[in-house]
Amino acid sequence: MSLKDHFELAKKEYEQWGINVEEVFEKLQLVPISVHCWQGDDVGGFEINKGDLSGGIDVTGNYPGKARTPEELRMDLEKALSLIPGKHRVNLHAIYAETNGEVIERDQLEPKHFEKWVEWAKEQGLGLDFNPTLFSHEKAADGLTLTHPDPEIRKYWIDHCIASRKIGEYFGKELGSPCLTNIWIPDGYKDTPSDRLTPRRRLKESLDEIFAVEIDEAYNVDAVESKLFGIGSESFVVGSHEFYLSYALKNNKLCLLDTGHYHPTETVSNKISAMLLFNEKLALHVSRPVRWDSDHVVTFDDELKEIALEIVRNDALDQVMIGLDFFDASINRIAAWTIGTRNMIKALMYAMLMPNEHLKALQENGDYTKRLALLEEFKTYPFGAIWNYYCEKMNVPAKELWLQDVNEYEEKVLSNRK
Ligand code: RNT
Ligand code: ZN
Repeated sequence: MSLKDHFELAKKEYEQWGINVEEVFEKLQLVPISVHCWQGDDVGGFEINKGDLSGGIDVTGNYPGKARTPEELRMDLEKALSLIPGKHRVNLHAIYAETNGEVIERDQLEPKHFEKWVEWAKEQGLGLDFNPTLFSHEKAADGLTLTHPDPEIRKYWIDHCIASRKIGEYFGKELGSPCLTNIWIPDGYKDTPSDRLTPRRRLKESLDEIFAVEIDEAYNVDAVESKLFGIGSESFVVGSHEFYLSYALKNNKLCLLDTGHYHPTETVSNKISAMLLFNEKLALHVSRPVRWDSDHVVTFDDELKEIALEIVRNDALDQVMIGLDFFDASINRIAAWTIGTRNMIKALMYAMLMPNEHLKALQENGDYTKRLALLEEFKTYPFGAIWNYYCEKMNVPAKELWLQDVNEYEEKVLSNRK
């Protein structure tokens, strides 16, 4: 039996519940996932005076073949994207600037340093998103940036963020799709602070200065990302969830939730509906924390499905900007991208194939027995057959066949990178 035959049988089962599978395909194709470039080179970037990775995040593993140049990184991204169904976006960091061998300070970065990325994005039909890089730098060596007590250091990072928003604006203009520019800072303290308010006040003031520069939201949309702790900021992080949730709400910015940045039993899936009632939009960094904010490759687990369900059943695909954030150097990096991104898309499809309206009605009517029964039964509906055929239709390898492409690429390309 062909994939299509399996699909036809599976489709009938979903149709019995009034689910239009063809419509799901149409809808799913249009959902862009922002694929983070930094999985391809272990958050290294291409600065001439490149420093070690800092900011309390870490990449472990030494799998051979990481991208060493922008050309290699783009080529690797192309390979991964060719194995992922749909048209997506690529998320860049300021350290991926191309400065022609010149040292350019981050506060001096300009759109021209990203021309090649834009040219490439145009060729590939991709949107671009952006992030200022407030780590891996001598001015961030003590773990403080926008909240630094030294006004000169603060100014440097404020100017970097302003420069980054202008780069975002350039992406949006050139590519005809607004760029999401996300600010994440590592600032915090290893040990118990004696004053939490002063650094938070400074962060608020720094952000106010950054956003005082008006940029048309048709080109650039700003987001702020919170965190709970990092390596070296175990006791206190200035930009906490409550801080940014309040800041975003009051200043009309997007609050970005990274799934690894909460307490171990706290879930992002449970926050989405609450935030949608008060925010027009929100953004995600879908990641996978294993015991801590470890940034493992996203798997098709319960929380991923629950996040997708919250987006789909609340009809919020246009309101939730989905981005990925993981970095694993212990496995083939193209495979990491492919697995994580396909899983995100798979979860959205899984959510779209649920009888969501019916399940909502059951809850409203107090029929919790049937709600539980159906939620459980749908877990073993022939979802795989629908997914496989979707891949085939979208001209990407179905099932585990993509692995062959990755293996070939590893042999031909990655293994030559010494
Ligand atoms: C760090 C944040 C941040 C980074 C990237 C590289 O904890 O999640 O988003 O992972 O900017
Ligand atoms: Zn993140």
